[in-house]
Amino acid sequence: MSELIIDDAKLRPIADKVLAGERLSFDDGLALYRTPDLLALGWLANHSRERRHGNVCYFNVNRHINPTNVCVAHCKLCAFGRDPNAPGAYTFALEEIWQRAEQGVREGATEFHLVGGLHPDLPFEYFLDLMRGLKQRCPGVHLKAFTMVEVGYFSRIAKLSIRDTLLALQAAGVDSLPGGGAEIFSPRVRKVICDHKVSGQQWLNIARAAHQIGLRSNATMLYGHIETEEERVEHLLALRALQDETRGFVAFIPLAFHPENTGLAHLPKPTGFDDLKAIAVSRLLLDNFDHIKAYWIMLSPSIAQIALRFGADDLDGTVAEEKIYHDAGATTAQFTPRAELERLIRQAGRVPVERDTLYRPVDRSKMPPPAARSDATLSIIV
Ligand code: V47
Repeated sequence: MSELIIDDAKLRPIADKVLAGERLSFDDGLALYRTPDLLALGWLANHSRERRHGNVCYFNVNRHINPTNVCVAHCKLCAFGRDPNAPGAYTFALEEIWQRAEQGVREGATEFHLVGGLHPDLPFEYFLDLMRGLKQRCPGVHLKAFTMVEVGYFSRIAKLSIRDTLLALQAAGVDSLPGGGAEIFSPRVRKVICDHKVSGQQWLNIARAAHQIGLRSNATMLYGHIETEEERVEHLLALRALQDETRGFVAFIPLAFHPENTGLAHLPKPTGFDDLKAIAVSRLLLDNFDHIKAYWIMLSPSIAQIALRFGADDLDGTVAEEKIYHDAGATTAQFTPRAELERLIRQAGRVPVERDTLYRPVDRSKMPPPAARSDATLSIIV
């Protein structure tokens, strides 16, 4: 590893802590966000990353499925949600989702990532049936489904406790929960960007309840809108505290805000500097999270690749049919073939390892060769 050169003297005591493997404080987190010394910050994050993962970089072969974009929440941050009769509103028929999922299996998917809008009329049973049907038809595929926000909504419409809602989802086939909907836990920020969603505290309580019944989950932070550096550090430290308690989080994904077509379209996009800092600071503050994802869809493949030397150890997946960022103006592809992910990883000097959702290596030699990707998109509206 190259030598650490520190230009910002404020980073020196933090570097000593990182090198000694000591936990960083709130003030350390703030200093990391505030430093212009991106290279020293990146060096430290890379040090932590290599201590944990050496030269390996993970990716997976997955498919995103968004059953509906109809949503009652009307979050200012979101360009995906629609009113029921608005142009572009859709809800897919279960049979069509199942067929598309089976195509995903033929193409080698080991994970389905399912999230959607908070639909005013679809009953909880629709989502349970969706899971049962997927498990029956695609038994080998990991179902990473429904954010804490959706779980909170299901519990309301089904009049069940959070725990019973999670138990019903688990019994229907949900294997783990994605990390979305966390945004920024600060009530001040949530009031503006996602007023009708569960509160930050409720998000954490639902994650805790999921972990308590054996459902692992991811966690995210949406940055680059109206949040302060203090609010980012508070968010990360709340996640770190819950992880100390449950050890249920698998990976953390910093999500760069895309303003286009949202209620916050006047805001500038986060810069490459912001993106690399977000990755590096999360690696350093979240000392009890194994995996930090550089989600290429939102970062762009170029920044995601550089992030592999700023603390990230995972590029996420092939994805296929991403909608949430693309409705918000993302210009990245909606799909990247595994060969391209492997090329990006190798070029960054890392060794690509295909993983499943829980980061076990996937051995393709024991599986049928994946079929070529079909470009057909879901079409049946119910
Ligand atoms: O919950 C919504 C965010 C999330 C916008 O768990 C926006 O493995 C930016 O959570 N600009 C969905 N972000 C994505 C997500 C995710 C992605 C990849 C992997 C995993 C995982 C989770 O995207 C939402 C919200 O926080 N979002 N709108 C927007 N305009």
